[in-house]
Amino acid sequence: MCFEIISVVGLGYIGLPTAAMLSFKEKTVIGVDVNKHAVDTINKGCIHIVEPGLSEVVRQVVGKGFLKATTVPEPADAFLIAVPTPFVGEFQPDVSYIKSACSSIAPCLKKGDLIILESTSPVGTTELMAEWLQEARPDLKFPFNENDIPDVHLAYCPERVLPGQVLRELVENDRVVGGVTPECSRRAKELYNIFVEGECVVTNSRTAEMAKLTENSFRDVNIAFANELSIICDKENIDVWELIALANRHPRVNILKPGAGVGGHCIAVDPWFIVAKSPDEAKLIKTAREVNDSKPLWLIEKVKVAIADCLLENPNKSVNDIVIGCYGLAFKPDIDDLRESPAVKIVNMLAESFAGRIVVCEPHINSLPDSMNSKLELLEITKMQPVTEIDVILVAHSAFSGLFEDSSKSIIDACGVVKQVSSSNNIRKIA
Ligand code: SAJ
Repeated sequence: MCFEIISVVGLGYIGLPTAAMLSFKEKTVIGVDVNKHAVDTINKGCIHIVEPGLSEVVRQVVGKGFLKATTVPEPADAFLIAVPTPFVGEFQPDVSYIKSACSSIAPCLKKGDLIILESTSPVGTTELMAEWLQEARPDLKFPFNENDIPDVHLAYCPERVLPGQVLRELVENDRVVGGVTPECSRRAKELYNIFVEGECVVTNSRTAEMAKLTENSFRDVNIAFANELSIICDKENIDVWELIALANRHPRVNILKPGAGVGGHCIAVDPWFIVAKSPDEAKLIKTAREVNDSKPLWLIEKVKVAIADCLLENPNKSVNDIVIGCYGLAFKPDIDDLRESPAVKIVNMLAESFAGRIVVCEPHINSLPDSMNSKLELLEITKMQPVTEIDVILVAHSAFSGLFEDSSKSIIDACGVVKQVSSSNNIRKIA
């Protein structure tokens, strides 16, 4: 059976591009979101998030009538759920948005429908969904194990697209398709085949849930290794970038890049979903999270040392005379997304503890968010160097490349922008 009407519940960074790709293939797509502003924006053919190429696709598909958004779910042949799964309290996963999505679509369900969960979720969430849905719709049969023959099919199929290249990766990446029964997998695969050119590899729902958490934990652990190396190298007076480049010449070594910490809403969150369920077993995964989360604090200490050195070298100066320049606020290079950014955390903490002036350069934004400390000043890239005493490079934006090569200032380079290497890794005095 082909899917004539597809509903995408949650129109955020994953749901909206997915809805756009399905409707680009001329499927009728009903996007559902509790955010009325998002719904109104999409219905005007515009977008409320930033993703290259997306606004053009949404303009087209809304214009042609293939995509419409609403706050209240409507009947469809397939429901794709892409709502947030944050953590609460002591890193416990919060699946309440998934539960709400199930409650909201339950009245619309009919025999033959397919439901796919895409949200990153703790292992067992798809089985929980079956319970919630069964309770809400006792007249329909939902699948609980692989031998069931349900009225409504259910699968877990995680997204794995990289922000900034979502449209391309949605089409090209392989997908993990975890149906509760083999028939659920077959139907889910049929849906993804509408727009996915990568391979759709079938497994069960629990393995698919764990696969998503594993992918992001793998990256987190590997970034933690790089961050730990950067701290060790700083102590040992070794340039970590040279070291990694040398080690990576080994045919079986591929070390990632150290940085200001791990940001975004996936890699810094998802490993906790494993730790929460297996606290005694997930030792390495937990330690990696702690290493990455502590990197901003370590960098702040480095800035404090640079301030103290600056005062020692210039006895006539007071702290108030020192101007710190912070380069980059986004959670990773060459994007404008500031959410869960270690750079934002560092700059805000510096603003709280340092009495002098702090100027900030983030070439991808026009103003600082209200949530940032009000003493911070956003400057254009060309206005930074003439006023700063200490430069702190937090994000390796392409725009910063070559900017510091002739500098004789104290530079704390968290992300390897400065290529000339002097004695120390993270505080580089380029004379
Ligand atoms: N980072 C480093 N060093 C590196 C690589 C990244 O410090 O060598 C930092 C970045 O600066 C950033 C953070 O890690 O602060 C995360 O960036 P990222 O590019 O690794 O990942 P995200 O969060 O943009 O997207 C990840 C991707 N997962 C993997 O690569 C395993 C993406 O494929 C997932 O779909 C996405 O999470 C998600 O939605 O889960």
